[in-house]
Amino acid sequence: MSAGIESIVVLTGAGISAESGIDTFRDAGGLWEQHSIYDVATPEGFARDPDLVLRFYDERRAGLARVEPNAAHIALARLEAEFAGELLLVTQNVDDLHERGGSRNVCHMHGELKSALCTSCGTRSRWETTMIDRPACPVCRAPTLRPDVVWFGEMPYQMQRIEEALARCDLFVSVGTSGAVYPAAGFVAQAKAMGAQTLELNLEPSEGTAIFHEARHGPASQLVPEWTRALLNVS
Ligand code: BV8
Repeated sequence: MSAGIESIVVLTGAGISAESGIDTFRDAGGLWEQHSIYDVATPEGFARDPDLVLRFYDERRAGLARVEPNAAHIALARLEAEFAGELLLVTQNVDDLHERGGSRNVCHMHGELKSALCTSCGTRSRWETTMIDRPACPVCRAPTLRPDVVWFGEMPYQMQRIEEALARCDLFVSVGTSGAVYPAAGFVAQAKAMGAQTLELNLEPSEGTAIFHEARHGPASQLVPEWTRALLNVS
């Protein structure tokens, strides 16, 4: 799987952060069991009940202080540091565990808990605290900040950069995602159509598992370090 690999795209989902203690979305007891997607992760839900949505994200942002990156995040940071070719790490996650695990170039296609978007002036600001209290935008001072995350029906970020990397890569690896949400769930088919090898590392078969050339099932904290060690030792 490793010989001649010069360009890699890695896509991560909530499953890579599960062993750090962050709830996934669709596993038993996950985030979407506690809330309806439509109430907390759509623009319509935000318009209908902004306090519910701001509290949902305030709680998740505060929760970051109680968790640590795990061996999978750390292994991907080592891959970034030591792999001689191109690597694009795309995450669907809005947590900061890839960065805290040492990754320096993370593409947050669904935004970040620690970023605020002002709906008046469009400024994005790093944000560590709460929004329920309607704090002022650091630039225009309007009390109109929202979580800088991509809700259902909104366009994911950096799609052109991602599409270009998928067209170029020799290897596409998906870690800890159910393959339930598009356009991320379509990346494996796009990479494969352009000739990439495709590998799924997930606790259980995802919705798209049959598309992958190879699928390994187990916890990310074991599968990801095993994969990166093999890739780095060989290439
Ligand atoms: C858009 C951010 C277009 C906020 C999220 C085509 C077909 C069908 C539907 C659509 C389509 N195109 C668009 C849609 C609509 C929609 C969609 O896909 N709906 C689904 C429900 C069918 N998509 C969108 O709306 C997207 N926007 O396409 O815009 C557009 C075009 C023009 C103009 C405007 C717009 C935007 C989608 C982004 C939504 N935001 N999150 C937040 O985080 O609160 S989605 C949310 O769910 C996550 O961010 C994540 O991306 C997504 C998927 O979750 P996963 O990460 O996969 O987590 P999940 O719990 O599902 O699975 C965890 C996995 O880990 C499991 O497989 C489990 O087995 C595994 N696991 C567990 N423990 C471990 C483990 N693996 C390893 N180790 C472990 N220890």
